[in-house]
Amino acid sequence: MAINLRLCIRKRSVPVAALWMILALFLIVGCQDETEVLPNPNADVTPMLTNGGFEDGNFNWWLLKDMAMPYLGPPVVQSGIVSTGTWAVRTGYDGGGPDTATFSQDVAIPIFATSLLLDYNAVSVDVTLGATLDRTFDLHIEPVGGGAPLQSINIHTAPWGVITDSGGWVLDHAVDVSAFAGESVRIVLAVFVPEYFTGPGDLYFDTIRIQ
Ligand SMILES: [Ca+2]
Repeated sequence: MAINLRLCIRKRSVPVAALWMILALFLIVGCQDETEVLPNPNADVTPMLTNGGFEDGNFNWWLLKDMAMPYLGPPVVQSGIVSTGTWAVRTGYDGGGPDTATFSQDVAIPIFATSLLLDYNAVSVDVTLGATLDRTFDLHIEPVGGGAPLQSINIHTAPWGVITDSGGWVLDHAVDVSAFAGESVRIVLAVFVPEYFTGPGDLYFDTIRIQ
């Protein structure tokens, strides 16, 4: 009688164990599926600046917002005046302001990074034709995807009332981004024209990198 009882328990334990195994497999597979479909909020964030020297010959990886009435047409990647490589950006430093042309990219700033560096060349920037405000070239650091700036840093100012020129390329201009090391942000290069066609000017920039 005792033997028969033990056999009975063993027979019943087999399907119970199988049920536990099925449940465990279901949980494992279910968890894996859930992990795979989790949205990645930084899916479009590049680990560092990409095409920062514009050597793709175009604005690949950059998001552009031009002025509604730019000076001499929209910004272009051109090969005539560059600081490194073959290509650089040329954009007007005037237009139908107040308005801003922006060049943006979402980036993951490495934990070791301290600076964003770039080369720029401001050519014959005339801010004399009825102007009362400065034009500026700034770096805004925004949340990924855009939004109110977390920080804004001036790169270059073309003061009103005079014609100025950077005298060629200003190389390795550094902006401190150490406060955002280890974070993903949107970097925005912004050409701000505060008034309506108050004198022509050109701006070139190239070789943007984070280090
Ligand atoms: Ca270049």
